[in-house]
Amino acid sequence: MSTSIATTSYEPFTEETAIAYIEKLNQKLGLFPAPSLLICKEIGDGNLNYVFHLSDSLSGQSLIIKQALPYAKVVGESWPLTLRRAKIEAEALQKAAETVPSLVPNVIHTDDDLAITVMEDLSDYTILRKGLIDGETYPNLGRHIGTYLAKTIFHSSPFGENQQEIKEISVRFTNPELCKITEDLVFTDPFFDHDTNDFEDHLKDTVNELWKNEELKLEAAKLKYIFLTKSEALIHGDLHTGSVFVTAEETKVIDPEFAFYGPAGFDLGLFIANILLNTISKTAIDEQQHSDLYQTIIETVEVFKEEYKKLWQNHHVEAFIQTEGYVDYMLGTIFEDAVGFAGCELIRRIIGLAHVADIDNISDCQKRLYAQQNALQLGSTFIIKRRNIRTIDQLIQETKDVLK
Ligand code: SR1
Ligand code: MG
Repeated sequence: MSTSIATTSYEPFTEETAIAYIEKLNQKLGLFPAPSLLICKEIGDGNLNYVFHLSDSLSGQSLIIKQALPYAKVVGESWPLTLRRAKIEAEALQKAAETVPSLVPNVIHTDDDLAITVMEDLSDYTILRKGLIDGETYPNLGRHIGTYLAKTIFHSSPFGENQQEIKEISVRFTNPELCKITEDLVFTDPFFDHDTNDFEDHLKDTVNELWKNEELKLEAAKLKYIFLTKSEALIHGDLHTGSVFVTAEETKVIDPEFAFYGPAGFDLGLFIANILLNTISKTAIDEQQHSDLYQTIIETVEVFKEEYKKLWQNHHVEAFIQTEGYVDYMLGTIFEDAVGFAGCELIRRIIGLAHVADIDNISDCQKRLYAQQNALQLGSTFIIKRRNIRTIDQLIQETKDVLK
């Protein structure tokens, strides 16, 4: 719920001011039983925001405050960033809760002036990237993410939502500054000799070859154009494995601050790429194929398609919905775009500004180089061959061919 308590203008919280804020909010909302004794710790390890963990040492209850900073934390104050992203994130979580309530954290309170969202504490969960690096397995993950993608995408698209209302909703989710980050860091800079790039010296020759590959650049340009122009559905916008919390049984998708009306295949592509980055790292470390992660990818795509088709059959917002071949056409273009986006994500995580621990933490230099080269090769393959990669089995086969 969005509740306003008397606040002044924006200032970044400290652990002390976060406690003071919640004590005041507690008087209004009764968040913790009286008496309470709050303790707070800043635990954010992401690129952009503060995350405060607040717990009541008397009742043991806890919550999270996420606060946007007016700049990108990963770079510093030289990279200013809109605070409005906090509102977009909270509203995207609330929108997702309408269709997949069990797959997102519960939003308790928002404050636009302070750019904060108070939400359910997921401290019992692990960030998926960390869990995968530690070798954990998540049997429900593919089903959960496939369901999340089908429901959030379908219900915000012109097939599942009133077509006039979409035009109003998409204005609320106009997110130019965060989209620009993706346009630059995912779709542009890694394909040029740009100063935001960050890659190891041992990759210089490989990267130079990639920059000279005109076929690859033309296809990357087309994918960037799709990202810039295709407003199909309300997407998460940054669905990598750091944006997913997991336990052995449960899954929660977090951090939709990049949400906007964009291409329906983008979230699927990013998720597949980040699972593959983990597979690539494991293959480099112990030279084995990791079929359980392939299974997660297969299940994600299969459940996504099944759920999307079910929703399609039961909704009648669009006159052409029963037309033979239409749903398969839509799913085909979503998958083709997803494969291309996955390729861009694989490449940017090696050449670009924002890396992933799955690869960077490989301590053996030769193995790390092998993983980095595999990611670049697989990314290029996905981008160039995406129109011929029509099924998830073909995508897995392409991956195995590169990693063998
Ligand atoms: C400056 S932000 C760098 C990256 O972190 C976010 O999670 C997005 O993936 C962005 O590209
Ligand atoms: Mg994030």
